[in-house]
Amino acid sequence: MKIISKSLLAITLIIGLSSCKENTNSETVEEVTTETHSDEGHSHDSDGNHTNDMDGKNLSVAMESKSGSDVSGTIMLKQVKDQVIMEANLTGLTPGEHAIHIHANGDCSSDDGKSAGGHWNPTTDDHGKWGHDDHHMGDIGNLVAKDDGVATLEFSTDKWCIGCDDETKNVIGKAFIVHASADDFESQPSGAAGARVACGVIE
Ligand SMILES: [Cu+2]
Ligand SMILES: [Zn+2]
Repeated sequence: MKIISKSLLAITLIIGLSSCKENTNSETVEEVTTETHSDEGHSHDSDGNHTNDMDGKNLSVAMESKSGSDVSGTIMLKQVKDQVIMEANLTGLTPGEHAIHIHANGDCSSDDGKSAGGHWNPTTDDHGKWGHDDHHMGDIGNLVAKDDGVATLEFSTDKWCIGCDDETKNVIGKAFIVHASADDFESQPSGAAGARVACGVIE
């Protein structure tokens, strides 16, 4: 009787120990998986804090007149953590609404700005309004020029980045275009916004 209870105790201990060991192992595997996974364009510093490789990057895009317009100005871009903040300051516009987009080619060499190609559309969506179901990544929208021809627009998004490895987000190598007319957010492929009155390469 004594022998049986001793063996039972031994078996119980062995089962107990091995199940403990299994638990420890699976916990270790989970930890390793979590450590290996990291978001694109992000890293963890030695203290484990969330950091962004592009954080603080900023650049200024000089807008040059196109299609015989008098439009000029500057568009600033700044990466703040996961957000890219855009600030456009333009002069020489006709009063009213003007479409502003990012176009696919960083090329403003032609007089009509058409060298910049179509709207930047890395996700192959239809043209539309930012924040709604379908829109190009370059569909910023409209800015409004006052009677003096001055227009400013602030815009920010976490769908862009400045110089990261994700080509569906990276704005470098594209071009800003400002149009003669407003974007109707419906007409394909580019919102029927008319001539290109200013162009600037994002570089
Ligand atoms: Cu455009
Ligand atoms: Zn578009």
